[in-house]
Amino acid sequence: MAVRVEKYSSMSHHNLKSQFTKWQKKQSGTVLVTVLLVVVFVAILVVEVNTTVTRQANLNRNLMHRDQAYSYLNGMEELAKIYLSKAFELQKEETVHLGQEWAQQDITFPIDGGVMSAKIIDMQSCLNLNSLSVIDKGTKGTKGNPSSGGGLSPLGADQNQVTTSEEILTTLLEKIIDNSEVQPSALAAAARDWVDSDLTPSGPDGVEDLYYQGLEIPYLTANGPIAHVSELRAIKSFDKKTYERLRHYVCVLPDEKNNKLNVNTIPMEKAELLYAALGGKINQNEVNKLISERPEKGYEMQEFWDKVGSAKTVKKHLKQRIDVTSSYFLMDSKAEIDNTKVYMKTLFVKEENNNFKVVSRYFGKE
Ligand SMILES: [Ca+2]
Repeated sequence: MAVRVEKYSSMSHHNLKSQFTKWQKKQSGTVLVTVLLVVVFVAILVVEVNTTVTRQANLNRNLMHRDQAYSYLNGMEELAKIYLSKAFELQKEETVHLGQEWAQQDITFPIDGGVMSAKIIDMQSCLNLNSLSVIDKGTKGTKGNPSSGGGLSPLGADQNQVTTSEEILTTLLEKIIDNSEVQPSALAAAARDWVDSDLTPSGPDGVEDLYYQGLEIPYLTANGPIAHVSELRAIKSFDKKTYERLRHYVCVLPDEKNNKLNVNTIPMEKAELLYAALGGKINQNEVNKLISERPEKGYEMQEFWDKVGSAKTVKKHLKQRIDVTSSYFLMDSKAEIDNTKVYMKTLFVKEENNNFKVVSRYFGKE
């Protein structure tokens, strides 16, 4: 009995042992999987931490470069002020022309880890959109608004009188936009209504709040000065194509009364603007000649009109818009450090004592 028991117990012991070994093997398998999982988790964690640290370091570096670039551009602004003052001080001239020192293209400076460049543009070589609202005496004519019987609007302002800038913009659009579905005069009227302070549509093509409020996403007109040329895109019928074609000919100045165009700084690429400013009566080739044959030191006013020719009658209200001098200048600058690029546009106004004051500052490429 004892032997049997012993045999049984020895067999049972053998079984237990083999079961234990199997269990042990299973256990070590689980441990291995666990260890591998931990290793994988740790590896992921390390990669994640590494990515975060790298990203943070890049971010910090970019922020540092951006701040550095801003500082450089602010310095450039100061330099431009001196540069502009000196340019006019030395010339001792009233005329502003492209032969002067300020008009150099792309002034470049090497900076720590990068490069900085700037160019100065005369802001009276473009049509000030904010002047669209100004009604001058003796403008082209009326539009005939059926709603107000062609007379004065209820607000008292003559909404049916085409403003001089509106007239120039219309002629310009006629010249530069091909096969537009919208009449250039309607585009100009919509733009004028956007900036003028009243809510009475100017003529049958005028567009005020009522139209914009009826849109799927309603909004209101600015009814005041435009801050950036891109605001044109919010105005009725100014689609991307029209905007892209027009934007280089126009600009925005804080003073709507500053509406003169300098014949000495309008570049050949914008010759159509001079054509429009002269009322569209002078052949484009002749207008181009006025630009290409510009004297080295620019035209004097009388000299310009002599060149235009006495037979070519330009209406008085348009003539008043033509000038040979300027007060607004824009510094278009860029600082590039490593991969960080900062763009800045600074608008300067020329003051009486030949000092230049910063009027506005804008960060952005366009
Ligand atoms: Ca308005």
